[in-house]
Amino acid sequence: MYDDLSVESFMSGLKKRNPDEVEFHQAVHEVAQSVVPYILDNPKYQEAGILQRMTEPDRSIIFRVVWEDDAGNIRVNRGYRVQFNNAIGPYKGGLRLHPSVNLSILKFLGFEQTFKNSLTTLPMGAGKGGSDFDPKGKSDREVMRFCQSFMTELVHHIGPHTDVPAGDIGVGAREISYMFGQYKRLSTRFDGALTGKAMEFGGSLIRKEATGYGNAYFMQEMLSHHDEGLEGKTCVISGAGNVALYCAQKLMQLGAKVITLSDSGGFVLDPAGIDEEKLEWLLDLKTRRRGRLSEYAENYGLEFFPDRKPWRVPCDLAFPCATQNELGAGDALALVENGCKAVSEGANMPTTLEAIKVFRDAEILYGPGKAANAGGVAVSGLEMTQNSIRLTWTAEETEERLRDIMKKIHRQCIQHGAEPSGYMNYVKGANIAGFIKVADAMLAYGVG
Ligand code: NDP
Ligand code: 2IT
Repeated sequence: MYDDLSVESFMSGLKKRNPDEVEFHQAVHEVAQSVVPYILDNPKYQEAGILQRMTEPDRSIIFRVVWEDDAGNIRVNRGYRVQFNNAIGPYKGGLRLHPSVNLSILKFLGFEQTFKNSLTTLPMGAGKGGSDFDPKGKSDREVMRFCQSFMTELVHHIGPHTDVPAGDIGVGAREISYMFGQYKRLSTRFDGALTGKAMEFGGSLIRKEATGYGNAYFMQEMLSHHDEGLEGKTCVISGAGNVALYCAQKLMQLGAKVITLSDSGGFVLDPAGIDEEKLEWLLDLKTRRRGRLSEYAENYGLEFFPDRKPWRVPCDLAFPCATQNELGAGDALALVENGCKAVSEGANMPTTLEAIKVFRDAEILYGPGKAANAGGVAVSGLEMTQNSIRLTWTAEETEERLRDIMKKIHRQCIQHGAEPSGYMNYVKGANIAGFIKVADAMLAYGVG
């Protein structure tokens, strides 16, 4: 049945079944390039149609979310939860609130999550959800009413052994708290059905820092494997949200210099490097005052480049930490020409397929998001563990576990990513290592 399996034939069938879902096509294409040759060498996966099954979500739930704004207008958004794969554990993955959210974006994210969660070594399946609701400019009460209405439907589909959502773009501690409150009210249960919770009601220390810290640790692993280190390196970061800011903090702590951040309004250049005091100011701006990065530039007298991305700024290391497809082929060429030695992705799929090829051809180190940003969901997994045993670990213990998991993820990439030329292809390594665990579980279950 699958005798003629090739990346092209596989992608052509997938595109036919999922027309117009361009982000989903892109995420699957990247994986197929690594995994199809592996499947051809291991016919048991081909005979069981594993890749065909892995690229079809278990189910996609789409629902209406109605809420009332402060002016008394009735507003309608669309809510989603894509439960992608639960072969190795309950569905697990974030919720995104952003006007661009659609089924294609959530399917790409849910698909990526399958491999990412497998790499963490923890027992977590994959899902993703969210809504096209735009939290920007909304009052706290509007966000609360939206989150409550969203959870009024989502409550039917989640639970600590079923599906455990968490944060993503536009969803942080405030939104998770509103959602958990509503979950608890409607279900009459207090359990770990969400992660990223506040410490008062079952959260984990280091969860909010985990994605960014993990990304810095992953870069450190890639560099040390190639006899290099972070000390003294100049770093360019995009984004100014949860992932970007804590990535910056850990890079600083490990001796690197962070000279850019960005948001959808543009990027800020700080040639002297961001320090702890500026970072505290930024964290307050972004999480409490909910302001713009341009205000930060103004406050510190720094140059702000409206509507520009930071990739043309010369650097040693680059960390895309904002959103998908924010780094194209031209940006990748500029990075390579300016001497950038390594890229580690805090965001999900920030680099286009063409840009990945530029990095590959130039043989620079490139850590794909499904490996490099897995620290966030890994500490979510640790939050689930703490909820189950009804204990809270210290920040030191949790960060040590995170550090250890990032090392294990790096090791798995190395195991499967080496190319004959000696180049370490982290995309191939992450895809094959992530695939094997889920595929073997699916094989064990038989056909179904
Ligand atoms: P936040 O909402 O905290 O921050 C998002 C940042 O990215 C903001 O600076 C935002 O700018 C910018 N951004 C978002 N969308 C766009 C866009 N379309 N164009 C330009 N800039 C944009 O989200 P996170 O930091 O949590 O998420 C960032 C990335 O990391 C996402 O790809 C997410 O999927 C990924 N990720 C997150 C994890 C987590 O634990 N939170 C875990 C693993 C990956 P603005 O405010 O102007 O919109
Ligand atoms: O993309 C991701 O891994 C996340 N947004 C975090 C998911 C989670 O369940 O912590």
